[in-house]
Order: sequence, then C-alpha cells, then structure tokens
Amino acid sequence: MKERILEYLRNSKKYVSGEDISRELNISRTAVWKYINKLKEEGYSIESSSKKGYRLVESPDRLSYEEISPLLDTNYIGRNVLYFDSVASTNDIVREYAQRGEPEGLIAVAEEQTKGRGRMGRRWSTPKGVAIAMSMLLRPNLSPQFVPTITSVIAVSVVEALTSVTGFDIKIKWPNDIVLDGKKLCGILTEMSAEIDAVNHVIIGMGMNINQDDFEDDIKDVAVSLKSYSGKSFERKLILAEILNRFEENYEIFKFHGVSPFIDKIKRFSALLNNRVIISNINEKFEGEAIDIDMDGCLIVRLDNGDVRRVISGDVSVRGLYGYTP
Ligand code: BT5
Repeated sequence: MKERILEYLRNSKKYVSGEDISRELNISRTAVWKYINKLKEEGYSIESSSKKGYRLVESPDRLSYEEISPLLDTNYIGRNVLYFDSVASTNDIVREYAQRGEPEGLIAVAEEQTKGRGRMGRRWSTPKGVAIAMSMLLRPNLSPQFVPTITSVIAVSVVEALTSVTGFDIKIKWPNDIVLDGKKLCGILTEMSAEIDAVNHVIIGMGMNINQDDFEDDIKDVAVSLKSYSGKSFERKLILAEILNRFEENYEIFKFHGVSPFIDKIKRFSALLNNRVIISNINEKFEGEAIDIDMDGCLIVRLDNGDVRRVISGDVSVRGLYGYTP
C-alpha cells in the first residue's frame, strides 16, 4: 500500500488530498496518514497542508524497488528487488534465493554490508548510504567454462553506464575491477554453482564507491569514489538503474553470441593493454606485457623471454595503477 501511495503522489505533481488518496486506494484517512509518516521516516520529503493535503517534494537516494523501478527499461533484470538497510553480504542473500529456484533477474541491494566479500575471502567495504552493493541472479544456459566471461560483460555495462552518467574516463582492469584515476572504483565478484557440464546459477556481485569522502586506512591508497575524485555527489539510484538497463541489453547479446561481440569494447576500455603487468594465480606468478585480449575474453601476455601466455583468470597488477610492486 505504501508503494501505491507513493506512486499516487509521484504521478500528481500537485497537492493531493488525504480524502482523494483514501477514496482512490480504498483505505481509511488514518491509514493514509500512517503510510505518509512511514514514507517520511524513509527519507521522502512530503509537504502536508491541512487544507490542500500532501505533496511529494523530494525522493531520497534509496536503492529500493520504488526508487529504481521508474528508471528501469528492463524486462526482467532488476524487476524483483530485495532491499536491505544492512546485510552481511548481498551475494549470500541471492545464493539463498537461487537455491530455492528463484528465476534469473532477481537483485539484492543493500545500503550497507557488514561482511562484504571480495575474491578469495578478501574484504569489501560498503559503508552506509554512500555506495552501491548489488548482487544479481542469472541462469545462463552455458557450459561452466564460459561463465567467467560474464564478468567482462558486466564490466562493459558498468563502464558504459558510468561514462554516460559522469563523463569520466573509466577503465576496466581485467578481469573484475573498474578503475578511475588509477584507483579502484568498483569490484565485481562472480560466483557460480554448476555441474560438470551445466550451470545451476551465477551470482554477480558488484560493489561501487559513489559518495564516500574518504576511506578506511587499509584501502585509502587503492580506493576512489565518484565524489572523492570529483568533489560532486551522485545519485546512486540513477547509476544503478543505468547499469541494469545496459546490462540486460548486453546480456541478451551474450546469451546468443558469447563474449566475442564485446571484445572491441573490452579492449577499448582496458587499463591493461600495452602495459607491464604481473599476473598471480593460485599456482604461479609471472610478469610481462599485456598485448591483447582474445576472442574468448582471455588476456594475452608476452613474457620477457618472448613466450606468450593466455590467461583465463587471476589477479593482475599493472604498472601505474594501485598495487603494482615489481
Ligand atoms: C572484488 O574483489 O573486487 C570484488 C568485490 C565485490 C563486492 C560486491 S558488493 C556486493 C556483493 N556482495 C559481496 O559480499 N560482494 C559483492 P577483489 O578483487 O578480491 O578485491 C578486494 C580488495 O579490494 C580488498 O582486498 C581491498 O584491497 C580492496 N577494497 C575493499 N573494499 C574496497 C572499496 N570499497 N573500494 C576499493 N577497493 C576496496
């Protein structure tokens, strides 16, 4: 009901009387008043006048369904939103729903994560109300070996969305970081549950720094937010909706044609190509020059002895960016 009152207020730019709302939605005047108070508590600025009724003046930058959905062009991505004020990790929430058979497109969004995860058990910081923490459920009909390339498709969608909203020079640090001004703006965590030859589900988690003024000591040399870079605040809901819009379009292409239609963009947005890189995998660590990204989305690295290596996944550090220690 709260959502319907909000929609009603949003649709009529002027004052609407409590009586009109109560008649239209078939609830008592007292109930209208209670829901209006609830909306105010959630940060909606609503003017009340005993003569004229209520008027919505401003909506908060919340990442709830009511705020994101008017900005979405999608058919299924983000049409089902689990919204949390505070949660351990949005990836864990989506995993629970995935195991219960939820269809693809579901997203979980949180204003704060208390146990946000990076890859390999690393920590991801999501302070309250200033970042985006979002996880998305997908069920691509793919062989598991191709799943890591979805990370590149979301990365392209993120760069496209951020470039269109901010105009900043945003890059991809293959495979899962989004970079601004040589620092990490966004990290992507792709997790999957699969049999040998079939995917059960894929969860893409995305953490993005938007309006942080500064960062905790352990990440202050590596992290950047849109605000710490530009001094300006940004509306998180606009950015999230734009990412979901771009992603659905790209994911539809990916489902039928794989990652190859994205390779040109992946290369164009790359922070690695033609740079010296150090690759660390579970088993090995080596250094060389990033010379290409092939049609399967793998990074091609030329070692100093001339050998060429094809890298499917791993941690990459690149000269000129955070975390490069040759
Ligand atoms: C990642 O891991 O970059 C993937 C991060 C994914 C986070 C999202 S948020 C929604 C969803 N729910 C979750 O629980 N996770 C996902 P990795 O490449 O391992 O990078 C982790 C490293 O990034 C840490 O060791 C820190 O050095 C650094 N870091 C942590 N928080 C950061 C932040 N807010 N901004 C920039 N760097 C950060």
